[in-house]
This record gives sequence, structure tokens and C-alpha cells, in this order.
Amino acid sequence: MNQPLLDVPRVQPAAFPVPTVWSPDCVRHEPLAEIWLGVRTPGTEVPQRAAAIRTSLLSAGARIVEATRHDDTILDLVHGAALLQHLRTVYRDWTAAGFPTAVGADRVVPYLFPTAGLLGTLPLREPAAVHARAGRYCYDTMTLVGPGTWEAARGAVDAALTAVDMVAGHQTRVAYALCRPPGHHAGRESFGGSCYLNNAAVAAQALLSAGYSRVAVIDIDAHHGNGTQSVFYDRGEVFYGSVHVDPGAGWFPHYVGFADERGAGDGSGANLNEPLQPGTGDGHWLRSVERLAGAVAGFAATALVVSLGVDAAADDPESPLQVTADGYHEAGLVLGSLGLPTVAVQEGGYHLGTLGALVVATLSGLCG
Ligand code: SP5
Ligand code: ZN
Repeated sequence: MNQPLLDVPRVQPAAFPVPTVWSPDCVRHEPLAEIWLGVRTPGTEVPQRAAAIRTSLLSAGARIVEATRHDDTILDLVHGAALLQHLRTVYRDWTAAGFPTAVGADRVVPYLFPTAGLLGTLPLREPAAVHARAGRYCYDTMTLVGPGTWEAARGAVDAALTAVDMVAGHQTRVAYALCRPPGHHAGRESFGGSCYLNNAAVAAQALLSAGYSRVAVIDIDAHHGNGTQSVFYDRGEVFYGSVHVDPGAGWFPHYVGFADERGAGDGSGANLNEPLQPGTGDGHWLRSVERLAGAVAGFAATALVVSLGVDAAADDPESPLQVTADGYHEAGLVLGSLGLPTVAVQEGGYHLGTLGALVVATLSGLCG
């Protein structure tokens, strides 16, 4: 009776119905910084993000499954061999060239970009210098490469592929891949926006390869997923829909994510963007999510990938949207009511104090 608190029986949380897949390699990526307007600022896409999400899911009673290693078959269908080779080797080559010691550059950062304006009609040559190669695939100065970046990005891909295995194997209708680094800004042969390999595109491709003939990717990250859009833009079997802060109002990715981008060729009509004004909260944001869900139904998708970024939340430092945890839960319910086999993939979300609860709120809606 001296320590009555110890006698209180431990209440086991109700089992959380969405399994979480994760790879311990995902915390090996430590970008340390972002070069923002030429200034070295602290990184926002930090390893603690994954730990915070994991902690919230564990307290909610989620089962955590370790990702299994997958070969490159699906990855090679999404990304070009040259980008993969670059990401695998650039930090080693950068270090061998002496940049960490000679100039104090402990991470790979580009200084020159081979834009169309630089090249005109001339061919894009492979540069001899690794510091030139740094800008060959990376399109911004915010997405640094360090010693564990490749292993983490590859581990995130394994997590997405393992989540697809669980859904395609009918072990669960909804699975969640706790991917880090995020992926939706990475294109077939390009990367940026804190993304290296496109986990959601890999999940969509894996679902196609598993026999789901029409796959939808719905992206509720605060930013437009320009990488995912570009991977599937001219393909008719994958629908991409996104709700995000309007790039036309001055927000990343600035050049892509407008409402008139509807797909091309075989993919005409299979792309839908819902750009929203800064300051938008639950009401209008959820109307956009509902329009996206309606489009998924109209597309007759047989499987769904959710690019689950929680940076549209009001507390988030990286976006001006004002969505609440209830809003995220509602979005989960709207997408969950489609009843499709679903793989949710973690994208952005940077407020360490709330992002775990936002993920839990969304997933608990998704599974109905
Ligand atoms: C996956 C994802 O959410 N990527 C977000 C990429 C947007 N980054 C734009 C950065 C804009 C400036 N932020 C200032 C941060 C200073 N450290
Ligand atoms: Zn984002």
C-alpha cells in the first residue's frame, strides 16, 4: 500500500488495426542542414521525426513490422539506373575528392545545375568533377547527401515494398510504411525537396506488378508531389491526385502542381491537382480530399496508395495550411470509405510534438 500506483493494472491499449512497417536504416540519413537562400539552416527532415511517429503508433497499440529486403526489380521500373548509381556513390566520391576536409563540406550540396538555359540544344555531358555531378540529378540546395542517405532511402523503399506485400497477400486491407526520408518530390531521374527515392511511386508500381490493374495515388502532404506526378504523368493505369498549398501563391515546388496539369498521352485525365490558398483549414481542405476520392472512384481504381504527409497541419513550420488532427482523421475516413486495398506511405510533417498523433489520427480513419 506504500506504492499504490504500482498496483494499478497496466491497461493494454486496444490493438491498432493498421500494421506499421519500418526499417531501422531509415534513421541513418542525417542531412544536418538545408542550404536555404544560400544560408546553412538546421535541417527540418530530421531522424527524430521517425522516432516520434513510431512512439505514437506504439502507444496507440500498433504492431510494428520490420521491413524485409527486396531486390531492385520494382525500383528499376520507377527510377533510372543513372540516378540510382549517383545516389549510391556520390557521398563516397565526394569524400574521396576531399571536400569534407579541404573545404569543410561534410555533405554533398550542388553549386551548379545543368538547366535547359545553360545547355540550349547541346547534349548533356557527364561532368568529370563530383561537385558538378552533385547538380546533375538534384534540383535544389535543400536535399543534402551524407554517409547514411542511400541506406536510409533504400530502407524506406523496402518498407513501402513490404507494406505492399502485406496488402497484396491479403494479410490486411491497410498497411502503413513509416518511410524516411520521404519520397514524393523525387522523379524518375531527379531528386529534391528532402526526397531521394519515390517510396509512393514504388508502392504504386509494386501494386501494379502484383496484379492490381488500376492504382490511384492520393497525396495529402502540404506540398505538391511533383516527383510522383511526373513518374506517372503519361501513364493511364496510375491516377495521381494531390491537395496542397498553391504553388502559384509562392510555395514549393513553385513550378509544378497547378490545376491545369491533367496528364498527357495515355495518362490524359489521370492527374488531378487541388491547389489551395495559404491559410486554408479543414473545411475547404476536406472538400478537396472528397473531390480526389470521387476521382479515384471514377477512375475505377483497384488499389490505393496514400502519400501521407502531415505538414498541412496548423502547427507545422513548413506550410501555411491550417488543418487539424480532426481534419486528418476525416480525410482518413473519406479515403478509407473507398474500401480499397491501401498502402499509406509517410511523406512530410515536421512538427515533432504533433506529427505522431496526426499520423495515428489519419490511419485510424483510413481503416474505418
Ligand atoms: C516531403 C516534403 O514535405 N518536402 C518539403 C519540401 C519543401 N521544402 C521547402 C523549403 C522551404 C523553406 N523552408 C525553410 C526551412 C529552413 N530550414
Ligand atoms: Zn511536404
